Amino acid sequence: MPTLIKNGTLITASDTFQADILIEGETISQIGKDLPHPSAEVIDAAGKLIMPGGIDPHVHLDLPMFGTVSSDDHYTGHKAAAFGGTTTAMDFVVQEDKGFEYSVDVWRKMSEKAAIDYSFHMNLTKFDDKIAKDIPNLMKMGVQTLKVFTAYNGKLRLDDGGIFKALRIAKENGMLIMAHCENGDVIEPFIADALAAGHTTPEWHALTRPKWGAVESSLRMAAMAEQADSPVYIVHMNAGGEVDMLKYARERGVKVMGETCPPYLFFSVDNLRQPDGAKWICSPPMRDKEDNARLWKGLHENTLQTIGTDHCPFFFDGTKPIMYEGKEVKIAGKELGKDNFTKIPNGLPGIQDRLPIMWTYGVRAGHITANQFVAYNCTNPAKIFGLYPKKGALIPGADADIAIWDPEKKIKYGVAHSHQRTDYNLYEGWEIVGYPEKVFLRGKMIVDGERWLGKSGDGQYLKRGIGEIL
Ligand code: DUC
Ligand code: ZN
Ligand code: ZN
Repeated sequence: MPTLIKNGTLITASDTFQADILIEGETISQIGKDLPHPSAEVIDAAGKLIMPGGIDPHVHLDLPMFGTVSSDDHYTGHKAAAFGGTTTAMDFVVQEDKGFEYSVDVWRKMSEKAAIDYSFHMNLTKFDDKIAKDIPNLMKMGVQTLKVFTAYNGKLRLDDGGIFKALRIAKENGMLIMAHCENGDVIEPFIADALAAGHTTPEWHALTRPKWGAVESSLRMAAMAEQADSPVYIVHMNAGGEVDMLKYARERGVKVMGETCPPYLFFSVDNLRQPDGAKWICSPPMRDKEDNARLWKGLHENTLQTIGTDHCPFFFDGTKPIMYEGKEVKIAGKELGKDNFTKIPNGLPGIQDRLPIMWTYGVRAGHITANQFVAYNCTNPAKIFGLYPKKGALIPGADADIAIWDPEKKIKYGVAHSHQRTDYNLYEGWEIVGYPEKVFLRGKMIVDGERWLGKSGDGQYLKRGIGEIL
């Protein structure tokens, strides 16, 4: 039966207007005033906001790390995403020695339990002539993006020569390089010095990964992209200076795009100094208050292009079980590094939190407009990653991935409210005003208030095409 969402206020990346939306099958068939509804199921959305389902361009589900694994899998992470209004997530495939096809297959199998639509980026952490020749084949698998690292020496890092070659290959094949920008050559001796001096607490995670490394690495990445005549997308921008570099390069026509993640807008190294500081450990680390402010300005002024989560949750205390869907779950987590910050699994929960937190503390607080909210969280990721206008758009023909928001809904947010499979929430006790009330995935309602109507296997793999450079 068709569904007619009546009387809502639609918010897109560019406009806000009142209209009805008719959903037929999996797609939006009509948008207009007073649409007739002879046989449709009608949802009255008077007083509600209608937005495209969120697109999270950066998540790590089922990611093995430090002898444990990120605590959300491709079902639980997706369920949490849906409750927060997100209907598409992009995960990063670990590059195995057996080649790209094998690596993508491993992730395809883990994703069979997907509950929202999803696609993949490929981590490019090893590089030689054979691998170089294999990169274009990723396009046939629907993987249009590769992530490179300028840190994690001897592990994930490629040298600048490898990154430059990868940028050229990407350019020739309509692909996009994503970059994790820190300076591994600086970080390694800082860590060695800290441990030798007996500094083992979480704050040293931040102190050994200085922001200048992120700043110069971001500019280096932009400069290499310019010389390779290729676009580049810098993930999880965290330091204010990185936004300055992004602005500098973009003003000179360099095709560099930047993503930030909510925790970098709200938290600082001070959080790592708390007794539960391990909760904030991720890489790159939390910076300073002035960095929070510069990132907000970068969003306000459209210097940045997207907001992702880098969702990579771990338990704070993985020795104690939590209940998830009626079952006890216990997964080793941050306690692994209680005596040594280098052993704390890196990563934060956030896939459900992103949209509600950014609505209350971004839009309502006046940092960004409602249209920018949709651009950063939905439309721009769809465009950059080759999913637009199937995803990220409220237009006829687009997938009916829709979140109906109650702008007045007040919540005291926190772990009790979250479906993220971990024992803590970064925004514990924060007041939220405005929350997704009903969420549709390709025309099917998967969230109705507190009720979960989705299921494992509902999510489809999205083969991505060539994206846009924003
Ligand atoms: N950073 C993290 O903290 N975790 C996963 C990957 C990453 O880049
Ligand atoms: Zn990264
Ligand atoms: Zn990441």
